[in-house]
Parts: sequence; structure tokens; C-alpha cells
Amino acid sequence: MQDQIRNVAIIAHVDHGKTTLVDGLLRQGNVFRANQDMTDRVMDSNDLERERGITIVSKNTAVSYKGHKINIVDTPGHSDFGGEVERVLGMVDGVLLLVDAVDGPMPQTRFVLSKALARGHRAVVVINKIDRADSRPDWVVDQTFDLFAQLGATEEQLDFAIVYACARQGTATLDLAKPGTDLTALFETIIDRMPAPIGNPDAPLQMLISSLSYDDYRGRFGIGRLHNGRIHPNESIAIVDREGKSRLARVVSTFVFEGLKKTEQEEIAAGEIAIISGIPDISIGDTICDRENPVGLSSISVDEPTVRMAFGVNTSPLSGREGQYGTSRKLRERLFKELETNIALRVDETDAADTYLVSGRGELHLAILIETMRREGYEFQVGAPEVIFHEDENGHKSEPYEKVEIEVAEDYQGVVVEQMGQRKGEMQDMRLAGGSVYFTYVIPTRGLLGFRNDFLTATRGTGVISTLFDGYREFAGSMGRNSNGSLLATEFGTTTPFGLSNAEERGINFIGAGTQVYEGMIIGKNNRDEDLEMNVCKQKQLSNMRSSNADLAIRLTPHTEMSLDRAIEYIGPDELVEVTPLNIRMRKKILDMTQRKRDERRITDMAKA
Ligand SMILES: Nc1nc2c(ncn2[C@@H]2O[C@H](COP(=O)(O)OP(=O)(O)OP(=O)(O)O)[C@@H](O)[C@H]2O)c(=O)[nH]1
Ligand SMILES: [Mg+2]
Repeated sequence: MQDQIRNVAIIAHVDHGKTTLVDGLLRQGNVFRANQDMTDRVMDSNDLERERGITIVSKNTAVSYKGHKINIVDTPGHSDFGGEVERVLGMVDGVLLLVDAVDGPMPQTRFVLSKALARGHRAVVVINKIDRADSRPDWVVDQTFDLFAQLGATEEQLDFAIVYACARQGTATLDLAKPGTDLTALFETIIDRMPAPIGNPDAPLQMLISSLSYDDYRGRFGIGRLHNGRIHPNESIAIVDREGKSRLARVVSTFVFEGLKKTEQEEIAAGEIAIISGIPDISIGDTICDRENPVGLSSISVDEPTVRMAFGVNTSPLSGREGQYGTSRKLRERLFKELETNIALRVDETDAADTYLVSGRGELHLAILIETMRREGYEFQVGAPEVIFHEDENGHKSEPYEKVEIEVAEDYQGVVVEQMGQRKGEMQDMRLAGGSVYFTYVIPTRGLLGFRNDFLTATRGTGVISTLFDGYREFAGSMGRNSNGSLLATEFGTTTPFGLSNAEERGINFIGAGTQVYEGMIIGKNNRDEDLEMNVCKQKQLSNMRSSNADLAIRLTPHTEMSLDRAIEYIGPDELVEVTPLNIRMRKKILDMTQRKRDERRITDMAKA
């Protein structure tokens, strides 16, 4: 039975086509009729994944091919979700490494491959998107081979199979001269080249929980690989947690994956990926063990977070109006609950009872959490992202660095060099090819905070940037943050066209007329570096107005709507983003103008002294 199983994870850089390839495998892994009228990228099942077109959480599925069962884990490619990939690699025996037929290996390709190789996994390399006009598969294969070698692959790992695919059409071939008509070549290669799981079905039970899922009816499920033994419904088991402590529990139901469903099974044996229900407090990293022989498996370790933000109770004058949950207790509960599944996240209490420090792998990792919470009905405020410094016992300070790869049209070469320079980026490489310039930089993570937006603006949306955590190094010294001067509301009220027309002469408005504002709220970006207070609720004076409809005559330039991601990038250390289910607002930490000025003066005086 074990011989018929293959457990594989699909790993790659963002957008190289992992989820699309899983669609193809599901459609052609024929047994499961339920998949016939599947939507595209069916594994990207949560709302945020569909809206953003990216995978955020790793997910399991399974297909069958010629009597074999293939368990598949789809993983995210964005570097902020690298923790998700690390989390699931222990569930599988091998990986499909997808590489784009034009781009070749990218920073996240290196990261995920290094993690897979370190676990001793073998890979099948899938060169995907061979239908792209400028596809260059031979070059990509060479680059991929070099990458394996650089990452210290063993002889066996270096001897990887190569499949050429067009995930979107659902075709694959081993030989570019003979285009495929379906995914047979890939299925066959998985069966031939991926090892069957090892593990002894007759040894005491050991199942390592790598994922959780929920449903309203059965509650929490634990998902993981059965390393040894067998598991049955209604079985009494022991749980050894991440700290090595054990407790007793009972499994209610046991399932395996079949396509997009899970099906109940009376016995599941070593080698399979199982789903168990009935243990309400089951966590990632728990080992489900034989009651008589509880031996925990070495648990899941994940790279440290590098970026953090303060989450606090909403203190704006509008607090309590738009959210369902807003108290410190609710916020705390929700954040700590997140740790059960989001294993690359950290939550720390602070001296202030209503503020928590939430640390993650990057701005997007944290932004996704914020967006999820706001959709669940939470309202709160968050501070600007900051990097996490380390200090050793001798007081030596270090900070996280990233490796950045940038591709821009030649015209933008100068802008990139200038912007990266300002941010203490060190150029490692620069290549010209086909009208584009390719840069490699190493830069403190600090320099990248808030950079994406500037970069896209500077390259008119055409630049491509990808980043990869490169480790902690020497603190790079102070860095002049691009200081935003903001336009600030001076009073509580509703904005008027007249008030906003004055504001737009000074900069760019973030809000339109008829919007509720309060003193100290950011309503736009000043053209100059300092903040500027404006009364945006002001009515035009009646005395110099002929018609009572004077406001209607004012034509405002359409304002720039600030999304959550952009708001997080925009705010400075003395500012906050107010997040509610209905609105994203930006504000000064100190709302009162007099108090704020006094505080600013105090800080400048302190700096002078
Ligand atoms: N031309 C072409 N486009 C493809 C192919 N496979 C996928 N794509 C497109 O590439 C884009 C990204 O596909 P996804 O499947 O979401 O990529 P992914 O690797 O799962 O992305 P993340 O999960 O966010 O890392 C989509 O627009 C797909 O339609 C292919 O074979 N050829
Ligand atoms: Mg995906």
C-alpha cells in the first residue's frame, strides 16, 4: 500500500504557476468526478487569496493516477509566507520545484529549494510556462542546476528529473521537440522519481501535526503525516507537544484527502497524510502518539520574524462605531489565537495593557493578518512597521538584510541606483539584457520598508522587484527615512468640497468630500516635507457667494484612495493606521495640535541638547 503513495509539495517563487499546476493535476487525476466544473486556481480558496491572486496558506489535496495516490501540498511563493513552506516540508518526501521558463530561478526559488534540500528531499524540476513567447528553457535548466550546486545538493539531489510544462493548458513533456497533450509526463515522473514514503505501519503510532483546519460542525482538525503506526476513529492516543510535554486525548474521526474533499477512513497507516478530528486544543508541532509509547517527533522549526508592528486598541474619536470587537481583551485573544496556525508570527505583550507587538516575516505577512481581522469585525490601530534589531551580550547591534533582485527598463536605471543608494543598498551585480537592466542588491530590511510603492511610482508600475531575507548583519547606521509631510484635519466634522479644494492646492488628497474626519487625521500628502493643518470641513463664506450651491461648482481632482497596504507603507513613526471593518484611516499618534507641536519641540530640543 505504501508503495502506491507519493507525498509531494509544490514549491516555487511567487507566480511561477504552482496553484495553476495543481488545477491541472486535479482535473486529470481522474478518479474524482467532483472536480469537473472546478474554478481556476481552486486551491486559493480563501477570500484574500482570490482577491489578491496569490497563495497565502499552504493547503493539501490528493489525486490518483494509475492506482497511485499522490498527496499534494500547494505552497505560497511570496517571501513573506516562507514560514508556510517550512511548515509543510516535513509532511512530504519530495518536491516539485517549478521554475518560470523565462525568469528562471528567482530569490524565493532559492529559499524554498534550500529548505527542501536541507531536509534531504529530492526534487523534480518543472520548467513551467514554456508557452511564453520569450521562453528560454535551456538557459533556465542551466541556472537551476547551478542553483542546486550552490545550495550544496547531494549527488542524488543533483540528478533531478526535468519536466517542461504549460500549467495553464494542463500539458507537460520530457522532450521539448514533442509537445505534450496532457500531464501524463508529469504524473509518470512523480511516480518514478519521487520516493514512496518510508515508515513502519506496525511500529507505535507517530503522526506529526503540520496544519490545522476547521469546520463549524466538527471543530478543529489536525493534519499531518503518519510517520509510523496506524490510526483509527475513536482511538485513545497521547499527544506530545512542541515542548515535549505529553497529555492524553481521544481521536473522534480519521480522514484522508481525496481531491478537494476529505473522506473518512477506518484505518490509516504510516506513509499517508491524515486528518483527525475531535481534539479541540490540537496544535501545530504536536505529535499524536501511541498511548503506551509516546515519543514526540522533532518538531517544526521556522526562521525568525524580521519585522514588527504595534497593534493597539483604537483610540480615535471614532472608535467603537464601526467594529464589533474593540476591547483590549478581544484583541489579545484574537492575536494569540492566530499563533496556533500562523507559525512564523510572534505576539509579545508590552508595558501598555492595550498594545501588543506583532512580529512577522514582512509587511505583507502583517497586512494580511490586519485585513483578516478587520473582516472578522475587529477594530484597532497599528503603528508603522519596524525591523527587529538584535543585540549580543557585548552590545553589538545587528539588523536584518535582504537580497533584492530588480528588473527595470533601461530608462529607469538611474532612479533605481539613486533610490537604492539612499537606502544603503549595496549593488552586487548589474546586467543588461534585451533593453532591461537586472540588478542584485543587498540592503538592510529597514531600507525596504515603504519602498515598494516608491519603486512602482518611480518606474511607472513597470519595475519588478523581489526580495529574500539574507540574514542578520552589522547595524547599517541611521537612515534618513523619506519623511512624508502630511495634510492634517484640524477639527472633527465632515469634509466639504471647499475645504478639500484648499487642501488639494497643497498636495494630494486621500479622501473625498462628505467624509467623516477628526483633528489630527491625515487627509492627504503635503507637497512639502512638513505637516500642514487644514480645515477641510470649512464651508465657503456666505458673503462672497451668489448661489447656495456654490460648493457644487467646485471640481475636485479625484483623490488617491489609500489601501491598507499603502497606508502601512505611508505612515511614519509618529503616525498610526486606524483599522475598522468599514474604513482605513491614517492619523497622528498625538491628535491635539497644541500638544503635538509641544511634543515635536521637545523632541527637537532633546536632539539638540
Ligand atoms: N503563460 C502561462 N501562464 C501561466 C502558466 N501557468 C500559470 N500561469 C499564470 O501565472 C499566474 C500565476 O499563477 P498561479 O498558479 O497563481 O501561481 P502561483 O505559483 O500559485 O503563485 P503564488 O501562490 O502566489 O506563489 C496566473 O496568471 C496564471 O494564469 C503557464 O503555463 N503559462
Ligand atoms: Mg499559488
